Amino acid sequence: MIDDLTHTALAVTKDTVLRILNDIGLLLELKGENPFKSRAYYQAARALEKESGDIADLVATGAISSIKSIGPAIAKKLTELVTTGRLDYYEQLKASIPPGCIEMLKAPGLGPKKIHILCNVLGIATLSELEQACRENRLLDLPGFGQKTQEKILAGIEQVKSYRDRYLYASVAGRAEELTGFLRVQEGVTAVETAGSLRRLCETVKDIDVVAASAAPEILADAFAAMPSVAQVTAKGATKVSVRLFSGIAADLRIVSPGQFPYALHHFTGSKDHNTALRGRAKRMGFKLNEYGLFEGERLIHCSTEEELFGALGLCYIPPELREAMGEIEAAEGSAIPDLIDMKDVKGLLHVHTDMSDGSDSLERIVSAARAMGLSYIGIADHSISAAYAGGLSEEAVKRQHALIDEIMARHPSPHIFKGIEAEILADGSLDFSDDILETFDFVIAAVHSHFSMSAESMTNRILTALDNPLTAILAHPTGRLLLARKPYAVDIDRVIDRAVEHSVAIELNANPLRLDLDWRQIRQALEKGALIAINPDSHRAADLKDIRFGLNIARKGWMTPKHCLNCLDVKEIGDVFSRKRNRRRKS
Ligand code: DGT
Ligand code: CA
Repeated sequence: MIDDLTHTALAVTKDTVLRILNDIGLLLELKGENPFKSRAYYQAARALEKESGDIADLVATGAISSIKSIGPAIAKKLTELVTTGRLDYYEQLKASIPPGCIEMLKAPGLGPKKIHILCNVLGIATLSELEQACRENRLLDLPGFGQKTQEKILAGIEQVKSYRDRYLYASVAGRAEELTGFLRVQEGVTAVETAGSLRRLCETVKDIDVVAASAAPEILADAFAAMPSVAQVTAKGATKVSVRLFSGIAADLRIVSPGQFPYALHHFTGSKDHNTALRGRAKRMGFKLNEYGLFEGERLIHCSTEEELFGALGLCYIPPELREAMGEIEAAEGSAIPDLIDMKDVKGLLHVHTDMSDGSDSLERIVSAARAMGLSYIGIADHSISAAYAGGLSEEAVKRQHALIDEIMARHPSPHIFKGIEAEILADGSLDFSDDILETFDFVIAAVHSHFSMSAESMTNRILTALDNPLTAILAHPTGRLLLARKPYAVDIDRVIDRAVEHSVAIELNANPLRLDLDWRQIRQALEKGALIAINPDSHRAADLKDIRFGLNIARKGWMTPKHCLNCLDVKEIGDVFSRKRNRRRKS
């Protein structure tokens, strides 16, 4: 949120433009400007989101000015942003608000209007000042605040503090690619790779680690420090340069000689525990391993790639995402590293929302996006009736959607469209549509979206009851966590996994980069128990079908192969899985 995305060497994407429009709306609210001004930016973002054309073309042809809800002033700003990669108005707006007030937006229970009051009436400019003010009960007399609000804000601050200084993989990966792309073309550079938690495909990262090999290290160090996205150089030496980017994230560049590259890349990829285990193995074999090389006494054992380094230690290659000291070294010793799942193995995507509930694209548009991705099926699963907050479908709406699906399939047989629903798991574990209605769908996804604060025992029983429904095919986002924002609800995940295995219910790995739920550590446990995982985009826009890649990263981290994945089945096989569910209900 409120990120410096405009200091970029690459073309500005539509997503970036949408985010900046929404950020401007928020920043204007934070400043206490006329609400009508912020609304104009939010509306412009919504209108632009619906446009199918490429953002650069819309600007180049001037078509941007004829979009309803985009007035001449905003059109001019968008033109500046898209053509120069930077928007001066946005930069000035950000600079005019204390960073602490922007950070407050991350706290649940605090919106821009409240923050404006806190900053302007109480003169609060940082999260710590706000925490202190809460502890001194200074919020109680403010209009629209009270004891409950103050407690909620305090809890929100605790949460923000616990997540501080980590970033979502998805918000950093693109930035790291820009950095490595920039470094690769510098004079004297022979190799550049991202390292650290980012290369290990972790769900969140603290910083961007990059390792480069160069014959001209000083030139590279200077070029890195002088990049336009660098806000501050925090350390600069011959082999290491540390910077902070305008977006707030730190980036470390390690520069080594070309011969040291594989050892350094391995070392800075980590994880620390994996490195410790590998160093121990090297020692037992009579070697010494560090970031400079693999040595037998004084002699360097020459390795030109990481593969050769693992090979010298009697191991097959270990993909970075498995380097977490979770049995990968033992597996590599017996050449038992699994053939990890990849996009090419994915046959279709399930758990897709349309504009009939809270998605923003039409069914037709989503289906064409799925076709363009080469998918052989797509599973529509809008929200069900009691999800009022998300435009849950009534029985009539369900019938209309099914008729529309039949009509589209009659015109275009591929991709096949499975009729699904994301049914609410009510507090007692029942689903919110009757089984007779649920049976009209090809598949049912059961999901918890309410009553998060139940005891672990009640929540577990609630979910087990939903799994007992013979029509439940998939359990969505099983722990309800939101990365860097909301902890999982209390639930005995082992019992949930056992019951899902017992009833052949697939467990979702939600590919939304904010969720990535089930966690990869638990996926590994689930696979050991024989669970089937559905890697689902939970998309609310056609473009978000591509989020599947974040899910695949985590699936790989959880040691998943295609045979563990529901949506690696082909259209006939998955159709049979769904039919078996309905047959089971008829027999029960
Ligand atoms: P992060 O940054 O918290 O998301 O996680 P990492 O794994 O990227 O950690 P970071 O940036 O502190 O260090 C990058 C890698 O460098 C780490 O995975 C392994 C290596 N490394 C750093 N410090 C040590 C250390 O004290 N011992 C060993 N063996 N390796 C280290
Ligand atoms: Ca790191």
